[in-house]
Amino acid sequence: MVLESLAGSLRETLRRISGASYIDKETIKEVVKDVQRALLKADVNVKLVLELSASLERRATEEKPPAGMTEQDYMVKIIYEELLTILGEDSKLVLRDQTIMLVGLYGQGKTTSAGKLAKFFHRKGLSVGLIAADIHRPGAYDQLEQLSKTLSVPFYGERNQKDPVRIIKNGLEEMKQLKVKIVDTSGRDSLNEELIDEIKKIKKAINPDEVLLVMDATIGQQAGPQARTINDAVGITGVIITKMDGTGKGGGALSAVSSIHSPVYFLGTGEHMDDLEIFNSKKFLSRLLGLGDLETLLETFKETNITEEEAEESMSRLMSGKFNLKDMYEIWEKFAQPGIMRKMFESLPLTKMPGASKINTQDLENAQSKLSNYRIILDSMTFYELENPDEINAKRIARIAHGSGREEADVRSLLREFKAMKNNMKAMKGNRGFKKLLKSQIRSGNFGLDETGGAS
Ligand SMILES: Nc1nc2c(ncn2[C@@H]2O[C@H](COP(=O)(O)OP(=O)(O)O)[C@@H](O)[C@H]2O)c(=O)[nH]1
Ligand SMILES: [Mg+2]
Repeated sequence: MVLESLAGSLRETLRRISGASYIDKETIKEVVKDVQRALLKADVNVKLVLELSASLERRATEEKPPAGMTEQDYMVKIIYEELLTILGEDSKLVLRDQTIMLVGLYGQGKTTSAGKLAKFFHRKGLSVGLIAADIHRPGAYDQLEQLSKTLSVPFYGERNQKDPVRIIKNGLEEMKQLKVKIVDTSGRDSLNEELIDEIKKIKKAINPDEVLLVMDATIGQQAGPQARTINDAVGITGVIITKMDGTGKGGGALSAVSSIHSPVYFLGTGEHMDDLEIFNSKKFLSRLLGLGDLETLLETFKETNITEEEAEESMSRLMSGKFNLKDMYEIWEKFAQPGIMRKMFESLPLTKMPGASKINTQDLENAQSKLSNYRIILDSMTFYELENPDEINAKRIARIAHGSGREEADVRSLLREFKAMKNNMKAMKGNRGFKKLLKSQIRSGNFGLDETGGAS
């Protein structure tokens, strides 16, 4: 997996911090050096590393942990926050009518990603078409046509046309009734003027809603200059980092993203059409650092702030029979604030229905570690698996377990609990009192933990 060695050395550093009896200037210096070394080894851009380590050192020296937090935990928190600045603000590709243009060099994964995106939108219920405008690679037309057949989505191309703008304009016209049009463009072996001219012309002629840079995670230091040149030419609105399943160091691509200030929308995690993950920087970083626990720790410092509508929407989804792992995941994400989900998880399934007895501290701790484990497991699932839990067979379970560093038994237990939760939800569907109770408890963050009556 990309960034594996970075993850290893950063985790080592974090272990050192938690093992330290106190954090003095010496320790801070060592930790900063550790982080620097780890990032440089992963191909993160030198300038970025220096900025980050300066800020890390300054904060660790000047800032004091809030009451109730140890110096060690606070140091970890600062590292987490500083690393997060590399990844930038999260932003999602919006589900709407749009034209998406993919750009990038040869072999980065443009055509494959075009197919994956088509599948993504198709599954979200938006009609989508693929336009082949790579006029340079002999096999490009066939490759995209083949993908579109596999995915059963419309395809447009003109085999002998040498002007990509003509192809795209004709394609957009032919696909005008479709909501999402995805345009695959040519790459080159390396960045040159011809390529820049070509994508500039296309951008100008079709004025796409999104220009997505497709970049391979194995790309090194040249990633930054490439991304900047392309960004200057056509204005990149988002990035897809591919081949995250490979052995690249990853730091080059991340530095590039940081330098153009564009959000990463997706990660490509394999050659198949399902191997696409929505990128979430916090999740990504926690996974990298192996920080299930830190998240919980940080969560206790945040305020609950869930609106009536959000609670309502989550409830309807919880209680609809269509509930899938992705919904469960999204709900966990949304409610992964002051331990709400931890409590919710413990209070809902099976035994913990309204009126069930109060939960003790041990139960809670178990629930907490179970939840963070489950999130790590869910992180290792593909879109397809999250949306189709029933399709998760033994082979997939083995892969998910391997990818998340968890046991197969843990994956199976998550799937079992998911099924139980889904069934319970369905069973409780008509019960308005229960629904009201659930909603108010989600909003107050007070899940089954009130002093008066346990889970009810
Ligand atoms: N392992 C892996 N391979 C990928 C991924 N994305 C693309 N590829 C492979 O990379 C190669 C180049 O991809 P392609 O889409 O043709 O790149 P393009 O030249 O930019 O259009 C193909 O063999 C793809 O199967 C990914 O996320 N993971
Ligand atoms: Mg291609």
